[in-house]
Amino acid sequence: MIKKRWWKEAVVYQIYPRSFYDSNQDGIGDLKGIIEKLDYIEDLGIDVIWLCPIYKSPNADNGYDISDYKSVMDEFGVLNDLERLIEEIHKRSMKVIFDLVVNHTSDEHDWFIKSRNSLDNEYRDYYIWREGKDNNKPPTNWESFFGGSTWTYDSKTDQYYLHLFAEKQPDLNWENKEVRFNIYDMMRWWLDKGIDGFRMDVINMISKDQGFPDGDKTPNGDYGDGKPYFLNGPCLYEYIKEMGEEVLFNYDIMTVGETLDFGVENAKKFSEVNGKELLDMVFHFELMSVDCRDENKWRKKDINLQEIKRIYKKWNQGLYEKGWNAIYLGNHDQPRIVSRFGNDEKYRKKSAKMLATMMLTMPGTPFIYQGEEIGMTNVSFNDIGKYRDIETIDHYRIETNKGRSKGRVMKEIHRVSRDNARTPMQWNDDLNAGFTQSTPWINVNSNYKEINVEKSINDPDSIYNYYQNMIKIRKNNLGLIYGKYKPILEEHNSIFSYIRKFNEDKYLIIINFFGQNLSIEIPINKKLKEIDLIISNYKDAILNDKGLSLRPYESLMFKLS
Ligand code: TEU
Ligand code: CA
Repeated sequence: MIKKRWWKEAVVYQIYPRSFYDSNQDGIGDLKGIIEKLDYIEDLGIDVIWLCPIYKSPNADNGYDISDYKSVMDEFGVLNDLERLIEEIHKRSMKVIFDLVVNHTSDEHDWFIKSRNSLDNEYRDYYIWREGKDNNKPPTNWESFFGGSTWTYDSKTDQYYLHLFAEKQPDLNWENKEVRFNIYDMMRWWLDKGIDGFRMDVINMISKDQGFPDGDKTPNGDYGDGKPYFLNGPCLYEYIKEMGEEVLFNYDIMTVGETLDFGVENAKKFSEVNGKELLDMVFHFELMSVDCRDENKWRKKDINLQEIKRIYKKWNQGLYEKGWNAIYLGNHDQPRIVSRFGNDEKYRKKSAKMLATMMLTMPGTPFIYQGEEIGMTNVSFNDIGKYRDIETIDHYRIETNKGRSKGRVMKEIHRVSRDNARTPMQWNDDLNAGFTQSTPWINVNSNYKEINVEKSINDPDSIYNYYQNMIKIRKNNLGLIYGKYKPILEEHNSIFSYIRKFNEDKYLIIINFFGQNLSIEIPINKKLKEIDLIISNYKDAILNDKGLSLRPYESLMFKLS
């Protein structure tokens, strides 16, 4: 039996505050801006808002480098605005979860400022300091996620500190009990302010193999892969369980772990301990690498639907009754979903609706990233100077330094830069898409006159209206939430089809994932003409006795019983 829980029935909307809405005309989205737009989010049918980091930060990585966990980023407002935001969200019967970024802090966090000061101060052990190797080489050959070594030398104490991400994001030392309990205290502090849970940033990186071995050379050449030594490390379960006992078990909250290379078995193991909820669900990255080679996001590969089907089948069946899925196709780190998995030109509307159908009929809690609901697309700035993302800028510098052509590197950036998802929300066709009256911190996508909220709301055939409708349908049909997942037509290379079954209710979903016209037979006992078509992204369905004809990106959902 599946346990019913509020967070299983919820649809989540992810907000990237910097790019959502600017209320005070300084070019940067802020908390008051979010408050002004809450009715919009509520109207869409959203239950939970995930707020990307809003804490004090020098913004080396747009808030994922926190310098004070208990205060608000200057540009976003003050603590009082945040408290009001929480209140306004709750007033609308929605909930809010915060980003919990505790694998690392900013190098401007008080703890790190003190830690780096001397070898023997009381904060030294809050971070991971090691002697260099051989002739002043870093302690390990690990490559950071943003390129370069994971170690930076600090001359003050003649040691290196570890940072899996940017130099300005030193990793906390979770071996240190005081660090862990400081974090639990901070989590309780926010929960007591009424927030409803956490999205836990790179949470399966917090425990490192204390041997700090070198990794195998990466295809990239210069560095080694440290992942085997910092992903799912030796004490991870112990720490998360401790976090459960100290914090999570005492609140009725929702938790979602961001976990690279975690696997279904870990997702099950970490979901509960003795019936108490730990990590309710996780973001795995498997769908995020179906279009890249060698696990390298910059190298393109064509999408193979079979691979996508295998991933969903594995997770949907693997976690059935034993865990729960988080469903997402994009977020602030990924390209826009319609540009990546759909077609952002001729079939933008059709393919965006097709993807919405898929996301909202899958088992698991769906996460919609801001702008997805109006079909926002990738952006192609012509000049690297227009990009803001640290990963993108580092990639450009490293690759062009190697002598690669600027044009080729820019092409990679246009395809997968994180800034694709970070351009301002397109509200209307006014200056800067109505996001701000002044210069935005990052340029708006030039297609905002065509793609914007105002236009979408007024167009009954819009992607926005489709999302709204689809969310309603999901809520009114518990089978789409709790139903068992059964794939059909598994061998088909371009049709994605499955049945969701819950008690007496049975739904059939048929998705043409690509842009060709097709005819198919559907292996069910009933005639399609005799069953109810609940929703489709075309006005009608072309049915015959055995099956149907599908147009580009056509997606349909029938109720079988
Ligand atoms: O992302 C973790 C992560 O693995 C990403 O760095 C990912 O590899 C990359 O973005 C793909 O291009 C989280 C946050 O979501 C991200 O925004 C942060 O930069 C990162 O952690 C560090 O906190
Ligand atoms: Ca502002």
